[in-house]
Amino acid sequence: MPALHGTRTPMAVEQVARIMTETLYEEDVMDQAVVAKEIKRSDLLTMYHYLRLTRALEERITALYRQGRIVGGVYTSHGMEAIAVGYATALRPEDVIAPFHRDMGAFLIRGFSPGEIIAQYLGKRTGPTKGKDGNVHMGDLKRGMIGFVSHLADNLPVAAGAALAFKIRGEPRVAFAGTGDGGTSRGDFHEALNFAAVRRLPVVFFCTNNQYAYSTPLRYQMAIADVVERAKAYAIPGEIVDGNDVVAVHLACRRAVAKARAGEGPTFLEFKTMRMHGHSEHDAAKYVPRELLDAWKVKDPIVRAEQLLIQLGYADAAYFQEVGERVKKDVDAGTDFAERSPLPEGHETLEGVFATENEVLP
Ligand SMILES: Cc1ncc(C[n+]2csc(CCOP(=O)(O)OP(=O)(O)O)c2C)c(N)n1
Repeated sequence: MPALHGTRTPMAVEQVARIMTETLYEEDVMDQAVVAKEIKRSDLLTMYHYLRLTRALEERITALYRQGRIVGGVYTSHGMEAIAVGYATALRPEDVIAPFHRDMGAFLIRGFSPGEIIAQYLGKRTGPTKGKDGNVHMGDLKRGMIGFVSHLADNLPVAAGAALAFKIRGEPRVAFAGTGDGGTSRGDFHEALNFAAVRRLPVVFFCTNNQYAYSTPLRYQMAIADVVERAKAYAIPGEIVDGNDVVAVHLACRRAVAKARAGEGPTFLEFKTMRMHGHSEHDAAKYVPRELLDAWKVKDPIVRAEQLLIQLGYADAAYFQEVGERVKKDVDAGTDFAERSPLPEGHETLEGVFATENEVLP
């Protein structure tokens, strides 16, 4: 009997091997000496903390979703946490981020507390949108986070606009924006890259290439093997980066940001990773071959960060456990705060909807 649409069919070993070669790249094991020289121990431990906090927070949000407590959908960065953590730690506070929907770590690094974020998901007044929107559709210009809206790739031209403002004002600031592999098929993506390249703007674009755009695999998204090829059309230098390695992400971002700040124009970074959950928590993702998920599971960014920290002699199992307990406490406290927070009143619906002069990018 033919397989029903949406059911998982077993894959032949050769088929998995082909997908892995197509979607992965030569494993680039980071030289420990290079890491130790380039990144301070305290910075590596900070990155590890945020990897764990992101995972714990999103797991809590997923649990709340399953209890029917969340307003709207839940799109997580599970297994992709290294990207937002790696890039947000490579920026200065005055730089701006126009995030995409799997960048929870960037919000945390920019000072959004777990309580505020859970309140956003519960539609409470204490969330960044004060209960007007749900999930990751949030931002705060004072913290350099441009509000994320649903429309894919719309954040890229906005980041290019911010970078143009920095250039005109003569400010040494950088804008950072990305989208998924699917998002790079949108016209806005191409317009943003072209404009930024022509004007040599201080902006870094990235793509979280997690192999799927909802149920569309990369091979049905584009006829090229690597998303980075798209940047070449605009004469933007690009780099393919192991998106599950927080150190590789961080160092690639540091290089790109330094170039942008020095007036050398935009860079495009393709972070190769895998979407380990469904598109959203309502999606069982039966269209993703189990073998592909299994192959990526061993590349989990938290496990890899732990291996590196052990190899460098910076941390041990007891430390990892301690961090786990600390982030759980933060997430528990955040959940309590969000649950105790009030829902907005009806009359608040129209407040803060339109931008005022107080809400322009500082
Ligand atoms: C312009 C636009 N089209 C469609 C959607 C609905 N949508 C939201 S996320 C998504 C998949 C995005 O895939 P990708 O860019 O690869 O990112 P991923 O979710 O895989 O991380 C779609 C189709 C949208 N938000 N905006």
